[in-house]
Amino acid sequence: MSETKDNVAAFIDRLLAGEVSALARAISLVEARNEIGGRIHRAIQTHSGRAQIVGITGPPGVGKSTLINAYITSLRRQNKRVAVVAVDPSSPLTGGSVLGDRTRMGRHSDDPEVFIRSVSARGHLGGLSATIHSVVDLIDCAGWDIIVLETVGTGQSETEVMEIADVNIVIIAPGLGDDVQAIKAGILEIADILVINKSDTPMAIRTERQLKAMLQLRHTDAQSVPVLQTTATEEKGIDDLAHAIEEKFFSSDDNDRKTRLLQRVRRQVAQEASEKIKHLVLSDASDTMNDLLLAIIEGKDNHENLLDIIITTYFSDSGLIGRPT
Ligand SMILES: Nc1nc2c(ncn2[C@@H]2O[C@H](COP(=O)(O)OP(=O)(O)OP(=O)(O)O)[C@@H](O)[C@H]2O)c(=O)[nH]1
Ligand SMILES: [Mg+2]
Repeated sequence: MSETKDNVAAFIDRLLAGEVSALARAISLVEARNEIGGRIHRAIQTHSGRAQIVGITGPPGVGKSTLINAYITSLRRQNKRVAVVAVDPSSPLTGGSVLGDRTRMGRHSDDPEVFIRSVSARGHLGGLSATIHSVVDLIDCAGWDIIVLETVGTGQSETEVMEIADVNIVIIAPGLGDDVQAIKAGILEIADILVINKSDTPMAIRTERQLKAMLQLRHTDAQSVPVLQTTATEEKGIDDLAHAIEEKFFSSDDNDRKTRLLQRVRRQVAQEASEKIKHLVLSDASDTMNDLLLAIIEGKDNHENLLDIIITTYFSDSGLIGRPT
């Protein structure tokens, strides 16, 4: 795309009209942190906030892609336009599981109302979640109803990606022990719905019982997190899951477009703020910073105080936002 204002404006029009090739190109620009990509993203932001974002996470091989494939089928029956963004943890050089995902979701590859895209988990200036936030906004403004985010949920950046979703589903397979260890601590807390996939294999019932017991320990209101069983390969339990997801949307205040958008932008800004502070701290080699860090090592100060000093030093002059009390 040439950089003239008219060209960019025409491109944005095509994007907002839902043209898939424009969407794919816009995502590539945003992924590459291209300056035009940033401009496009800023221009379309007022048009996003309509799509419902569903996070699906679980350890490798638990059946996420197979289940999403079946979920797409269920949503297409309701005539919903569905997009899937798979965060691919593997190396960008090998291409990783992208090919496998294409095959598993291949049934929908000819459907123009289904958009599937993999984003590598590696190499994102400004953080993976910042990229995914932008990608989600682009797909949203191009008119998709449901955006599914697939992650393996093993790294910190993927936990942050989960925070983008309005509703989070954590999938595990029967034989709880290993899976729960594979899931990063804290992920179960993020779950709005728990799914035991491969319920055609032994131990599914036992795993359900164990999970429910765990939930009871963690939540005051365990009833609020449904535990469902699915057999993704046979499309069993998928309609129930789709229904449970819809219930979550209806029962939450976030159902309102503006509230949801507000939440999403708040999370986006919070993540960008943490990235920014991280960058400032890592790149600050001044004597002042070194002295502050030394004070921690020597036990004269603590992290929390240092953080207060950092925030005051770096940000207090702007006077934009009231200081936390
Ligand atoms: N028996 C059984 N096998 C399943 C079920 N769902 C998925 N599988 C199989 O499990 C394997 C992994 O499925 P995927 O859908 O690729 O799992 P995934 O979680 O997306 O894997 P990654 O993307 O590599 O993390 C495949 O061989 C599927 O056919 C199920 O309900 N029952
Ligand atoms: Mg997969």
